[in-house]
Amino acid sequence: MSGGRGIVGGWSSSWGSGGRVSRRAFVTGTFASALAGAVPLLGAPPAAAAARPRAMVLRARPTTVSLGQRTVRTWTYNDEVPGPQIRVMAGERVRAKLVNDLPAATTVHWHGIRLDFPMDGAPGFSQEATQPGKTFDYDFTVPDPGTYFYHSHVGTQPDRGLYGTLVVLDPREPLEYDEEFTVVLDDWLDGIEGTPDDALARLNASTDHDDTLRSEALGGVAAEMVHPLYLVNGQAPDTPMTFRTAPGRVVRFRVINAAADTAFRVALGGHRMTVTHTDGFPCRPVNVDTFLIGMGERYDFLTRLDEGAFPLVAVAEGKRGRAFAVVRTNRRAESPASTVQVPELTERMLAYRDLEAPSSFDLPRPSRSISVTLGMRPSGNEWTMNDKVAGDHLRLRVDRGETVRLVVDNQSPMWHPMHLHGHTFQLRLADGRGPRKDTVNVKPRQRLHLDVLADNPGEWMFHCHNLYHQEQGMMGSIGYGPARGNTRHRPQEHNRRRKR
Ligand SMILES: [Cu+2]
Repeated sequence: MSGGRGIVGGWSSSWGSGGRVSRRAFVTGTFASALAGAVPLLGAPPAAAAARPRAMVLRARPTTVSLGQRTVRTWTYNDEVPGPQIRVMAGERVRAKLVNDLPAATTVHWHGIRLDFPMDGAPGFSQEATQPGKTFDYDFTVPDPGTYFYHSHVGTQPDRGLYGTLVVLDPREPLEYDEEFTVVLDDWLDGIEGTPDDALARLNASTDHDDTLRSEALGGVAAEMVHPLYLVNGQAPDTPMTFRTAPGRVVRFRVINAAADTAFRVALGGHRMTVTHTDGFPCRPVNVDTFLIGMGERYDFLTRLDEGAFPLVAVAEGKRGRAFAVVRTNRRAESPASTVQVPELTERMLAYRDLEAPSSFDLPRPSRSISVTLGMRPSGNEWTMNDKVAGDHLRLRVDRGETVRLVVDNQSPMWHPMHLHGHTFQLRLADGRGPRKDTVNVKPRQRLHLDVLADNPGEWMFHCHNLYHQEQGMMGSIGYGPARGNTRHRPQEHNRRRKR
């Protein structure tokens, strides 16, 4: 197999003095077509890898970007949406210098990565946010292969352009495939309907929920708002992202939902998909026609491509609108319209009960349970965890080495994609099986069991990945050992320890 082997490691050694390096310079063989038109990539041949890679730079700053035919003013990393793709081998280091050229403090969170706590990019928890004009050096080892992303973790910044993808390759990749495409989905309003801060202010001023945004699959109200655009790799449907390859190839799609308030229903016209991973971790392969992906979730699937030009659609669940791209294996085939009907969208849909971690990924049985009840205050714009909200947030305690079961009981009227930092828990289904995940959708009146092996000390955020719910209070933490009287971590101490 050749998939995933073209560009590994050493990306950072090629980064530096000359500024932007064309990704094409590093693309060889079958990988070339996989990357054509794909997200920007930092890569270098393995031979160029240095033992101590130089840090890449993530420069956060305001800029103007084109999302298809529309040009908007927004905040980005390195003037691109999405930001540069980072690709490393499992076990390698990521070194990234955040340069904050924004008019606001910021951080970078490495979503799903089991990294050292001081590098988690969680403001007020693992570090103080980096002030304008300052820098922060992220330096960590990535232990687990898989599909991840990075994003700002400050305020509503993730609903701007401050995100990028992080692909961790497996040196012993067990899957057979020819190529891979990364598909990062997003909902977009910045620079079109004001800023995300304006959107949050509108939500805070209202106590109503838009009852028309409904989804049976999400158990009721699907979303808080309608974004004017939905994107694949930063491209709107009017100028769709095109993935080019040859017919007959087996392609691995890595699908990431970086949206703020949109679950997507994903399908590839004319094809079934074999889902192989969720949230970076493998699951027993399952064949489906479509899947629903919540904010912060990832799915990898394989498919053997027919000849033609096929719509890759991600319908904004419960809303009007879709993200759209084209998968093309024949140069002359007519492009599908962005509004094309895709029957797969209403056929066999992936369910969590289909997902099962291979037994080698099973976590130990928990020794105790902790209840986490999700709620909504009568105001309609405060979302709670055990009746607490950010500011005086829920602090759960675990001991290093134990496995605890989080019993997450959603008594609020909306679904929540709950995300735990620094760990990949096991969603334990009724029959004892279940996938490893770091983000799980909990529907109204649903109770899910998340088994967490406490093997990575820190005070880790556990929160809703609906950005607006997070900003309206749905943020807690899981910490190791007895609770400290006060609240905020001592990030200075962590930083000092880190800089030997
Ligand atoms: Cu939520």
